[in-house]
Amino acid sequence: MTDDTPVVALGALEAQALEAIASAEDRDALEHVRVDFLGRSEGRISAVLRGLGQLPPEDRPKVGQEANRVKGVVAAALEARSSELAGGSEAPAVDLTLPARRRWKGGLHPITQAVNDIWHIFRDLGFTRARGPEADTEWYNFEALNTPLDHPAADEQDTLYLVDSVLLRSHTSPVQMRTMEKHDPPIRIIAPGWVYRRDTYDATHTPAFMQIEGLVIDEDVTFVDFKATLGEFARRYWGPDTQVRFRPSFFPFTEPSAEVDVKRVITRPDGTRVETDWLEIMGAGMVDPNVIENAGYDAEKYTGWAFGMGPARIAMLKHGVDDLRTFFDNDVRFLAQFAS
Ligand code: 2NM
Repeated sequence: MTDDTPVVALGALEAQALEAIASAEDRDALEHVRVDFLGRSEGRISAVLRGLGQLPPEDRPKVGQEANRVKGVVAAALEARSSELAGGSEAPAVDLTLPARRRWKGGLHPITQAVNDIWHIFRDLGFTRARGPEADTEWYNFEALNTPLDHPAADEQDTLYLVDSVLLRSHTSPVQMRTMEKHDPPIRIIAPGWVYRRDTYDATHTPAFMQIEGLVIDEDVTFVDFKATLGEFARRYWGPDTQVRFRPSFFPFTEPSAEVDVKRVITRPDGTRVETDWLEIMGAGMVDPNVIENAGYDAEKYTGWAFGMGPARIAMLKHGVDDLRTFFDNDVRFLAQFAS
């Protein structure tokens, strides 16, 4: 072989490559060197290996061996320089100043949060939690609650009947009835749960919704206890400056009955305080003596009060949501805003 054999040319390529690698100042420059010498299609060392077939057969083993040796040396030098650059004064490959990604850990649905917050306030006021069946009878859902079956609420237009006189409860009041049957006064219970009505799904109605009802029965329970306890609840939920008013209303199971409204005081970011409009939060009243008798109690001895509210409505007011359906679309991007 003579001096211009590929073996000599390979020696020169090796020297050039090592020189270029040593003077590469950053990883981009180093990558250019790699492509220039070892790149699959354009690389100069790769070209020698690819051209082996054109050489006289007797030269092929030697040139092939040498080309592979140079390729190995250059690859090792690239590797070494690359680690050198990564560990040197250049920006590290991992940017340690990036904020860590928060791990997704889920959260409670905004309606579940409202149920919990409301229940916890009443628990602190001495109430216990009660539950009962979602499918119940006309007696427990209507008649025992002083609601005759020819009352509009009992109509098939509004109530989801299953078979005969069995239906999906339209409120959680049957839970209070069943609790009163099983236990003697004093009664102080909160009954949260799903209830069902034949409603069209729209911005303010769903055919299945959460309700929370409360019931107090004891001797000497008066309208004062009723107003004071619900006022205390409102101030604990919406803040100490919350005003409460009771408007006359009608429910078959209470007499007198009331709608309860709150007016909140909101402190703006600039410190100014503004009052909201009156917001309706629940229906309530003094339990009708007929209901107390139907529970098996002596209505001359015991009196009480009760309320019913919709935690979905409470959650809408709290978060400024104007379409109930967004709570049920289960778009996690929407619900995650309320995760706490
Ligand atoms: C409401 C409004 C007013 C209520 C009454 C009873 C029971 F069982 F004691 F009779 N439970 N809940 C009641 C009273 C519910 O919801 C708007």
